[in-house]
Amino acid sequence: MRNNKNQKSQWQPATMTIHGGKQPDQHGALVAPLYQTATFAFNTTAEGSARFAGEESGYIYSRLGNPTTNELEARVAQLEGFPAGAACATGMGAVSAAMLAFLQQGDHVVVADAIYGCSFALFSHLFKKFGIEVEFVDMTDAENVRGAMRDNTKMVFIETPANPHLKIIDIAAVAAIAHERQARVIVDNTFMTPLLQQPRKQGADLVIHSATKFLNGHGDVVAGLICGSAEDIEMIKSTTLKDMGATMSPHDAWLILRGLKTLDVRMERHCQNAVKVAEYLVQQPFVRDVYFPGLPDHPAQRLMGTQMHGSGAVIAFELHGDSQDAQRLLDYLELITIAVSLGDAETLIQHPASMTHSPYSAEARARAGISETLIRIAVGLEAADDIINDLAQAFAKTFVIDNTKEQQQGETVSYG
Ligand code: 4LM
Repeated sequence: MRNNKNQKSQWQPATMTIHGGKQPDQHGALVAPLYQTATFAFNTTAEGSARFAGEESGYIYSRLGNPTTNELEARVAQLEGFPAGAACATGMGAVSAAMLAFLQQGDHVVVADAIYGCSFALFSHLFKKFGIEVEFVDMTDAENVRGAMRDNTKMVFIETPANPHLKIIDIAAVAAIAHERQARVIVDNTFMTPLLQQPRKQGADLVIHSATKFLNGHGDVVAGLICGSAEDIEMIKSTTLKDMGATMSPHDAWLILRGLKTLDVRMERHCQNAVKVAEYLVQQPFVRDVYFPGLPDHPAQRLMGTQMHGSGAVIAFELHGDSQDAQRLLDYLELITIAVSLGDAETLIQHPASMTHSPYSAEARARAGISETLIRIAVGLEAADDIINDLAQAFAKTFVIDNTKEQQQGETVSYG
């Protein structure tokens, strides 16, 4: 058997996604075996007891650990530059397990104001119910975080680029402020992946992912991951994951291991396609604003090359018109699928105000700038021209056929 290859930290990310953290197999299997088992047999009662007591290493039960999920944890943690990882049933399972392991009644958390809708619901409803206070602030100005910090602030939660309209937060600036008060900084890195952003380098203590998205990349799994120090991950695994139980199934871990191998090539194509789609969208007369980190005037450019190493593939755009125009535009699409989620081979489009961000109250949505005419497109891996042509025909049907709209707009519109 050849040596374990997971020590080559000098490998580039493209190589790491294929070989990093790979465990040697007794039969020499090229691909990580799938240990599709709920439980593990003990040779003797003494062996079982010793494993439960932590006196002997070895597997016990798949909620507590499984070789396939452990391999995925090691591989994603390596990509993120952390010593350890924990696999979770969903991205929301990762957010809640990572935070609740370190929080208790009376604690205070500072959270970015625009985040995924269910994270918002978790913080604004469920946390409140358990006596954890949450303050939402616009972290695009790190000084707002300083203003929100209190003696009982235990965690600062960041999403950057943020869902849905790609607001950018300077992780290093926020982390410096949080660490002055010994608060843990947790970054949701779902939109970037570790190939485009490694928040640990900017001071994050924990990084979480909805692995449902780019990490898996094939739209057939819901899953989450947490990366952190060995102590923090042990704390999460032995409390919120073990006892609340939102752990990942070995089969899902196996599918994500398969997806990871192509992460680098997929991200390259995702980013290239997204740039083309964003460049098309900025030319459209009925598009008022395009939010995309790859555009030259996007605030992300200030952090390109330091915090971020690519644009990602999620674009949000604001239409002239009203929510019905937004709805009609989506309904006219033929290739692009109306669906929530992102990071799949298929280009997906959705209406945040009525879909992913419907858990926000109307006032909270308005405060976070999530309007009725905002549309989010998660650019997939199809030929960019086909994606653009589909948008073009849908724009034409939505706006040109409706002469009244055209007159209101007062311009001649050409869709190319
Ligand atoms: C969506 N997002 O936006 P699970 N963190 C971020 C996310 O975007 C999501 C989660 C966590 C969408 C799902 C419907 C930044 C999810 C939660 O769905 O629990 O794996 O991830 O379309």
